[in-house]
Amino acid sequence: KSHLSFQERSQLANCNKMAQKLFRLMSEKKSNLAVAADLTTKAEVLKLADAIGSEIVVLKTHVDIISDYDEDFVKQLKALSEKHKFLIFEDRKFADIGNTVKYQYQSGVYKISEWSDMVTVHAVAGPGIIDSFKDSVLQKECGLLMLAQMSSKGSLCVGEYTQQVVEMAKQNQDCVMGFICQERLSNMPEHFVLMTPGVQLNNTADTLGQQYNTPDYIVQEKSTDVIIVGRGIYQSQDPKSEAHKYRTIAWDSYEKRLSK
Ligand code: UP6
Repeated sequence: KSHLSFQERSQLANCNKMAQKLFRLMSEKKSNLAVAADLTTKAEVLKLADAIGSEIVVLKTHVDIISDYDEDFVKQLKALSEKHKFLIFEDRKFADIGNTVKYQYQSGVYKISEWSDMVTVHAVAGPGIIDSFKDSVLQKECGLLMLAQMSSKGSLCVGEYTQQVVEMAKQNQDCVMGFICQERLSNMPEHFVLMTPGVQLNNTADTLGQQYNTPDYIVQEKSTDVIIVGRGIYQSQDPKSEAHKYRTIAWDSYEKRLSK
């Protein structure tokens, strides 16, 4: 378990600017909530971001599901991220060989490298994938989040694979800011940020393999840092008040963990 505060961990994270930035933002804003804005039009994502922006530290996107995506969307999202002080996380889950990933990150329709503060990377292709981000990531101060575990049923990111992901991240601390995982493992150094999807209060699963835990269980028992909530918030009647509820539970759980 981690009993160090986000403030203390921001100092340990001086090897990675984006990890440091996120730890600081969490302490300042007193929030460890990220929202997965999995909506399929620009207007819906922007409306959600404006409604919940003050409650969150990170807005997670899947820009390739937005039917009317354009550069204006990015401009508006950036403006909201400055207005409400949150970071933007494109959950692209890169997984190809380094050379291909480089183009997927910098080029194409989305030009992710130009606007995203952090992106997800699978380790399945080996460490070359991290090298392909190096120049761009260091220059633009973007952080990589390695997928160490997944929330879905039957995931193959387990056991020895997970251990090797952690080792690969340790070898690349300047690029890798943290992990997508379901628990803090003993070999995960404190300067990494641990982010956990598959969090909801009202459901334990969906029909396509997603599995949910509650925010307090994740933060207190599993000792990860940031909860990522999608449908639990954006499908609720009142996303703003629901986001506030998740934010309060997750932050209280973090404070309880510290005081134990
Ligand atoms: N996500 C997971 N599990 C993982 C990694 N990523 O659910 O192991 C992402 C999904 C989705 C969000 O791509 O954007 O987190 C979860 O959304 P939900 O809360 O609506 O299930």
